[in-house]
Amino acid sequence: MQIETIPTTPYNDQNPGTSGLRKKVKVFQQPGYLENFVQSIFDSLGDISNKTLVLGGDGRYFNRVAIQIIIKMAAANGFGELIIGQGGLLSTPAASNIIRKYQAFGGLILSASHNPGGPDEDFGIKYNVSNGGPASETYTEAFYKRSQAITEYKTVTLQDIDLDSIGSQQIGTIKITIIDPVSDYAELMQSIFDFNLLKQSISSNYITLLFDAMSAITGPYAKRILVDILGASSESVINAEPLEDFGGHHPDPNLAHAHELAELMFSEKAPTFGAASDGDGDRNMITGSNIFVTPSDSLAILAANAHLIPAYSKGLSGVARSMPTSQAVDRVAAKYNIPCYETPTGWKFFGNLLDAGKITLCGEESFGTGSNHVREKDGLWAVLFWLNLIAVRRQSVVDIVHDHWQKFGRDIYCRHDYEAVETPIANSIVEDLRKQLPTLPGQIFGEYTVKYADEFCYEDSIDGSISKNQGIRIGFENGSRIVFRLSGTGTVGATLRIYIERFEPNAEKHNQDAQLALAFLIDLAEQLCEVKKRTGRTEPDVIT
Ligand code: G16
Repeated sequence: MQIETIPTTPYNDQNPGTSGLRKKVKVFQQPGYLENFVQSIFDSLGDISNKTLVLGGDGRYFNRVAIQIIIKMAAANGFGELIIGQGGLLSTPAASNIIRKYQAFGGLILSASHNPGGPDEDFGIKYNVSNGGPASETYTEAFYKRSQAITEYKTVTLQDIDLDSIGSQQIGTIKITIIDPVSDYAELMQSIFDFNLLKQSISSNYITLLFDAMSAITGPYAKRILVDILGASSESVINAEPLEDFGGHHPDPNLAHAHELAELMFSEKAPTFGAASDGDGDRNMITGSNIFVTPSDSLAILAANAHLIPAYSKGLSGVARSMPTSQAVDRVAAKYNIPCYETPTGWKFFGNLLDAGKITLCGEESFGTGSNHVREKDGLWAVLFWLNLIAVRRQSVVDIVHDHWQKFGRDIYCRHDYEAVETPIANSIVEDLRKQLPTLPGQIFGEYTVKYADEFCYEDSIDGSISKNQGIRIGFENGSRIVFRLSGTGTVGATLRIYIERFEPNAEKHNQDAQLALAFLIDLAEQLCEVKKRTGRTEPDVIT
């Protein structure tokens, strides 16, 4: 195995976003582009000699090519072992679990999450540290800095590795182990939930279910766990085969993209429970017969019912949500007298709180929920949590949600996304909002009086690090909020996200359509940011 040092020149756009580096496949296919970024990561990690690296991805186009490149670079850079998912596949939560279980030094996860795949679509790569969670900003800033100065990368001459045969082989100084991507994860799920109860509830048809894997990574996981272990019918998992282009769809679990599931769940033939996950298996969408559960409500409901799940029966140490997520979980935390933390968007911000034992559950409005079992959000975990809840409470999804609102009130919530906005326009929208902030407090708009208007800045209570400019918040005296921020995961132009919420304590008004109930605040958001006026658009691209 001959180590080669290849001269290279820096690319200036390798700044990781909310969750790793995401670009068009064609960008990653430029000579040395992937290699530069991977070498920049390796150069920033300190001593990596003889360490173990976990490697896998969501199976999208370019996954296998990238894995072969990374295997050679890892060997050249002195790693002692690579643990790779069979076929190059690992869901993001499964990768997090494997890093933790096998005490690896870290892992590289190849995914652009819910973004579409294929030769003209997106690819991505992120580094996770030894706790199994996404690298913190200190790391990602170091990767970016290194990528701007890089002059060479290391690789070895080596034939491509057979990614499809399980087993270990020693090649020169590196051991390469191909593992079943599902079994460790399935074992972990069995240690958290009451699988016997789930089996009974499914075999007796008390629970009927449909899971849409969206032609992405969760297909094999859902088939093994829901069908083979829990006994659901094989038709319960649709779009179960991971495809390089996700069948030409966005593997994004929302009502628009998981339309097959959505149509069934809002029909007379709806099963008890319906769910979908995304490209890399960390997101979840929860539905019941004739109801869609917003991710913010889902987090609050899981927190309020966690004691019913074997792994959380002793209660929660605390909970956390990202800043734009609704305040529904705050009400649960207040009632049960546990701490509730507000972090910036990005799962990486939960890692320190989880490691320090300050929180047990956390989640985000962007269809992410998780717990201290791994250090990533986890789509199938959320699905099993809901199934376990339905089985214990013997209630439908709609009854569980309505009971929750009855007890805690409803935080009516929606998010409007304007995608692929020209970057200068998006930046000017944010700049102009920023300028308005000092003038807003005290202003009255209809029945809403502005209580505060600021830009969210987060100080990590564990390591003291400070993250500025994490979204513009306008809060009202009655607890309602409008939040504006630019997405850190898009690959074309800029995506403006507008998050809107209003608390409704009156149970007689809980069954309202969110868009109608929030219409005044939606109009006010436009008045403040003028996104429609400045872009000439009439509607958001996506409403969730
Ligand atoms: C990633 C992050 C999440 C974040 C989401 C949306 O999820 O892990 O924490 O909420 O992006 O981020 P943004 O609003 O910046 O686009 P995923 O599922 O895309 O990896």
